[in-house]
Amino acid sequence: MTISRRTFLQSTIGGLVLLNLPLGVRRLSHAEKAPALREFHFNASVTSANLGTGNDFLAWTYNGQIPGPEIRVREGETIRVILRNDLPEPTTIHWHGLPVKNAMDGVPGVTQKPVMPGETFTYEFAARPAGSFIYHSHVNYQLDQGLYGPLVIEPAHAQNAYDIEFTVMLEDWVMKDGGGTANTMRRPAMGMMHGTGLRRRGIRQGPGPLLEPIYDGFAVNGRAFPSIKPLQVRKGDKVKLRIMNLSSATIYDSALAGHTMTITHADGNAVTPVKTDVLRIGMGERYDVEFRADNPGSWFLAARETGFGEGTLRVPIQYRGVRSADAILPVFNRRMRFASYGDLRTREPSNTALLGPAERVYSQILGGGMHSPYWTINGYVYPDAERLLVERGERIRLRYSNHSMMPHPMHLHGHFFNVVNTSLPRELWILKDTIIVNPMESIDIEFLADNPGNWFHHCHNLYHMEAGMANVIMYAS
Ligand SMILES: [Cu+2]
Repeated sequence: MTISRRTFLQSTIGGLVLLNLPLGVRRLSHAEKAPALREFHFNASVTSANLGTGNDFLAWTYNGQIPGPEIRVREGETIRVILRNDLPEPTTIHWHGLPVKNAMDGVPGVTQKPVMPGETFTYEFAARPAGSFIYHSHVNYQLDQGLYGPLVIEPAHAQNAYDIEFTVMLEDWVMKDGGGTANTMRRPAMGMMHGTGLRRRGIRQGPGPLLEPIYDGFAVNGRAFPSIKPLQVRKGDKVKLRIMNLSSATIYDSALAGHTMTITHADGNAVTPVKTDVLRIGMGERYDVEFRADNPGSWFLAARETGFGEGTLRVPIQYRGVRSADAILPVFNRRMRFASYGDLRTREPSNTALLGPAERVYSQILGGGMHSPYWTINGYVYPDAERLLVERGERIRLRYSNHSMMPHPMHLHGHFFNVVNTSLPRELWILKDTIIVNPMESIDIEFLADNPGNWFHHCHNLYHMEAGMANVIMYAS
């Protein structure tokens, strides 16, 4: 999954010299015409797969591959995906981060009927805005079984001058005993409710939600080290990495040996460039980072579960012309620079940020774990959850407080939100669609209710979401 901008420019518009032309000239190469329709066929099925190491296991895939095919289009084009379901279960696809029309959002029971085995469903939506996005099934535990992939929207007009880019998807897998969720345990729902503060009226009968599996395969783009192909760079290249966390239940700290990463985009949205040694990335988050290839050799981009170990997930970065040698791992230590949300500011002060303070505030207390198999928002277990009413045009604040001992990457469908940062003027607040709320931490977000419909809002730890940590934003008008 690599695109060389050099090759792209040479083959389409005649060479790098164009980069130096004034804006008006570039516009000529995009003459006014109807937006191009880009059609993709996705066949969801159960497929034998492996990560290049270890045993084969049964994965659930789009077109037989993990991850699914990369969708790469230009801003303003129309994306059409014709999904055929050859799985033994219903399925859907969610276009994570993209503010699509509600009916295209892919949440069963909220925005559409699930696509039954043997059926097809056509998704169609505008590719807007430019940025790094992802797609995945929103049914049951299918995301953890392999139904996900990258979605990249390139700017309509060339912006960032970088020489080469790579899409880097971070994935957690269970390879033992059939893979996916096959070896996880169901937690009993009965007899564990006492004293957990649950406000649910009835006690759910039958099996409880699944426990998080113990992952034994950490992969990048479907390949585990040592079978992953090195990312090849040339000395002097400006390299862009689109780092996307498609894991179901793993938050990573990632670091790059021998180089300094500069964060340029968070969840697809441009930020004022910030240098960092460690990039923390939660499930559903995407960061674009750049680095200058000015230190020839073999190096690792490595990621480890927050707080643990040496980097279970490794991608070699190899300079062309350098004799292959053992790549060098980054050494995680306390002195490393660590860019947090508070260090980021938007590079494109957005209209939504200029609209003044929130008109409606919803407190969202994140709870669960410990003595309960359920994870909750304000004590409720989805689908018996609160409905958060909003009016079109209102600015809404969600005030998260995490009262549990686990971090929760909270994701809002259909809207970008501003991350409230009281030390910055509001026009500099970053735009995101997923944010990690750490244990015992409080953090506020604000969004403009500008995309009518019923929108899912949930923790992007798949096992927390399936155990209740979700609710629905509903437009009253
Ligand atoms: Cu969670």
